[in-house]
Amino acid sequence: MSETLANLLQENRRFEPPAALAEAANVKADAYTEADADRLEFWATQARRLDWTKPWDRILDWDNPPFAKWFVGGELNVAYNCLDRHVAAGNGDKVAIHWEGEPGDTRTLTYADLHKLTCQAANALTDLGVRAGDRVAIYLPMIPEAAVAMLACARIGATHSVVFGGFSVDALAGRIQDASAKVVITADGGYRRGKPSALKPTVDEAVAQSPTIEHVLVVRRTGEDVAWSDKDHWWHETVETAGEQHEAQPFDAEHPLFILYTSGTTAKPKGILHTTGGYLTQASYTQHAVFDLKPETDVYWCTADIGWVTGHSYIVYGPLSNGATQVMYEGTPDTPHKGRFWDIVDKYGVTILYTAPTLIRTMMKWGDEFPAAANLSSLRVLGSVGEPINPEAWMWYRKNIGHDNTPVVDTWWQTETGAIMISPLPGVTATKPGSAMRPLPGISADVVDDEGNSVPNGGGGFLVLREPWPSMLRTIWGDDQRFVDTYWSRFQGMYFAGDGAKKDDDGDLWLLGRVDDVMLVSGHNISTTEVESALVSHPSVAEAAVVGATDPTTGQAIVAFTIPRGSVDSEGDAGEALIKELRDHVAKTLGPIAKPRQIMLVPELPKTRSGKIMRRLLRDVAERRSLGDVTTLQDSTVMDLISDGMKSAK
Ligand code: 6R9
Repeated sequence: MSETLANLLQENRRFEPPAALAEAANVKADAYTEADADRLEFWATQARRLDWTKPWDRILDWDNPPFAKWFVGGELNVAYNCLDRHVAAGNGDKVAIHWEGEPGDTRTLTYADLHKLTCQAANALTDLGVRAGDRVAIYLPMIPEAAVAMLACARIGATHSVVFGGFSVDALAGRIQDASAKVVITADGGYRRGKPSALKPTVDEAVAQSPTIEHVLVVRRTGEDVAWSDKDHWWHETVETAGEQHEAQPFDAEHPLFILYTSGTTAKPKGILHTTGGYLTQASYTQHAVFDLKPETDVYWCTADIGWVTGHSYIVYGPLSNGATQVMYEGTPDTPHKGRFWDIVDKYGVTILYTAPTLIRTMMKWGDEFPAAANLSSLRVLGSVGEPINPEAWMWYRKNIGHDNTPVVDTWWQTETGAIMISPLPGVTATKPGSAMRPLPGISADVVDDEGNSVPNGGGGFLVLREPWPSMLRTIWGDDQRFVDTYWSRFQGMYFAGDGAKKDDDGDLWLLGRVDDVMLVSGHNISTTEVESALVSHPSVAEAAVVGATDPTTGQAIVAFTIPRGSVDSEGDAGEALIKELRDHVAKTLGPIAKPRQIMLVPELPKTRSGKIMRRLLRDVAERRSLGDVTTLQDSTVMDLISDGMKSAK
């Protein structure tokens, strides 16, 4: 990229933290000063929030970059830190998980319950021959057993590889084979959109292609019939009958904790490897700092799936290491009705909510009446993750969910970073709608130009991380060279995240999406994020996805796929008038260069299971090509709807 990224959108709104929250916040402004004074000592202090059986000799070994070792020589057990120490401190009766099944069934698990189940699962896995260092694949719906399975692996030093319950046979088999997993933990199925959705048949086919699998452990959730082989064991006959005593063994700080695959742009998914001490330190500290979590009084809810890194760090390891009480929900947000999320917040008195922009925009589309019907007054901190959050979606979230006085923390991070890297602190930062603001204490993020030079305030370029951080990925499983090539070769001595960003005049950071998505229109770099935000700032628009399509005159031309808000008439002439209005609106907001060549009104957008818009597929539609790989799509019928609309458009 020869020029800097566009720097078009202006945002002047500011929101100070509520005084009472700032006063009582877990982390105050001095954390930045402390970390600036001695970054490594700052992280050592955060590591001491955990229980170590053996202290480390050295905080960071960066003698062989980019291969980092944190807390060298230290030993700890992750499951002990998430469970045993809370029980030992007298908090065994405290609720760890308020679980809500999609059909409305519920379970309440205390820390003592979770501890007992995890010990039983650890014993059962040991009986099945699983040893420290072995890999275990987990393919489960959002049920408490998913957390138990992960913690049981951590307890015995087995490395887990969680695969999204929505992924196909090929995706599951590929991940099992890449990691040579020995055991799969799954369920007969789970509930989605009001119906049982089977998992076991997918596992059966994947296991048939995966000779390393010796055993399959099956949780009974839906009670539907399943095929059975001699490798299969029911969870309730194996785990729930196993011994309840299990002594957690300490593991080295650099012992592999989990592998999580990211799809990326190339065919073969990358197995991102995270280890023990540094990962837990940063997951635990960021949970405490970014969400201001008070384990005695808060009820926390992260709506992510456990198959996504957000589920790993902010449903399992972050909340549980802090002794939090949390809500876990199995199903979809519109089952049985579009107010389901808000009923859950109301019912459990949720105080901290962490969700994704895609969900916020979907809720905007459905209409304000759904959140208005529930009592959301318990909420005090709102979080966002997964994509850039458009300023209007941020405002809607704050106003309609956060009763106009709740801080919104937009958290930037990746599977690779393991934990949150850039985010406001809710008791410190005066936030700007749509900005992730500053790197957290102890994190050194920057925006650089093509040559790797730091850009001045007001400039745009590539987001990089200059110093190693505790929860950084250690490598790509089985492929050190690919790790070096993918992340550490674009800029000398820096980690390149693949995202574009800009610094505003105050030096605050605005994430602009993947650099692969940046458009080049008549020689100008324009970010898809900014055009999308301009569209979403129009009152008739709920959600928009923008792509650059090849154009004979401008090189690339902007094509926008736009979902109108629920109440908007977008049929026939009204639709044509709206399209004209939206093109003019973008030109007025961002400048004529950003005016879309074409705007399509569509009912849905193609998204991955974690809610990210798949612009690659929209590019295929915009350039009238046949569609590329659609296997990671959440709902494959969406593309038919969009392609049909495209054919009928002029
Ligand atoms: C946690 C997670 C990582 C990519 C990342 C970026 C995008 C995540 C964001 C954000 C803007 C935010 N992303 N959070 N972009 N603002 N607050 O999502 O991990 O699934 O690996 O995705 O998601 O593009 O590079 P992962």
